[in-house]
Amino acid sequence: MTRLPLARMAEIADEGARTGTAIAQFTNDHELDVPDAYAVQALSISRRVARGERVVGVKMGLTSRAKMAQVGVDEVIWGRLTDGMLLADGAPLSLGGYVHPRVEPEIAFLIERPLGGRVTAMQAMDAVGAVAAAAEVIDSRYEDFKFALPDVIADNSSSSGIVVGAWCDPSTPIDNLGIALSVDGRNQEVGSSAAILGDPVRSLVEAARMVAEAGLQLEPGWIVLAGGATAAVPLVAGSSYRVTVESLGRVGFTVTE
Ligand code: 0L1
Ligand code: MG
Repeated sequence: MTRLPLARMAEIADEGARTGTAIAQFTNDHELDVPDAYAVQALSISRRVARGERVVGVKMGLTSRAKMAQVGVDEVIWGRLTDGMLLADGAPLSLGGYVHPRVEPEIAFLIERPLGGRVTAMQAMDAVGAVAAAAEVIDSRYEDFKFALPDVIADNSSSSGIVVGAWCDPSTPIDNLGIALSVDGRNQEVGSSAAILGDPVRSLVEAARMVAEAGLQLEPGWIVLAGGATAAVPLVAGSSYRVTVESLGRVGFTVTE
């Protein structure tokens, strides 16, 4: 095992994401623990910001049993979202620029008041201005989709694309909503928002706690993705993907090539 400067790891992770090129798993050859992995993530996002992107929120990852089992990691993680990741609802999505993209159904929160630190579910919801159905396109940049916990954190928790549906009243109950992810009109994954830590609001509580550990808070106007409610599905050229969340509506896209 060798030590690689964190800034060099950030450059490698950022270049993999920017060019859609697979990278080697850091932990195969280099020492990397979880705190350093979050430092790599922050440095890698700084590179995006230096190129003109803006941080628009955070995503929570591995917040359901299905997701943890799918990737063999059993800890909740988070990543940063930038405006460069925002995709319009219904817009075509090109596979160029991705390594091995997948999509998963999510619930999104729109933050209205600053939120950070240890908060209750009620305090967390008081900071929310709206909720929405969302689809997250995740794209681990690691070869063969293989990674350990520090690797995936350094790779910004596989953040790649976000499609958010129409914003709904934050008083809409979201603790146990039926969720479906369909491909070309056929349901491929079905589940409940309860799969997200028992209630997506718990994911928002975790987001407030975890970003505070990094010296941040959830800012007004930010989007928080609560985490996949089902396993993620690989994107295939020519197929259409749609997320339907009971009470919140639908969101989707078609993969062009
Ligand atoms: O749940 C998540 O959004 C985290 C994704 C990280 C692992 C993966 O790439 O599947
Ligand atoms: Mg996700």
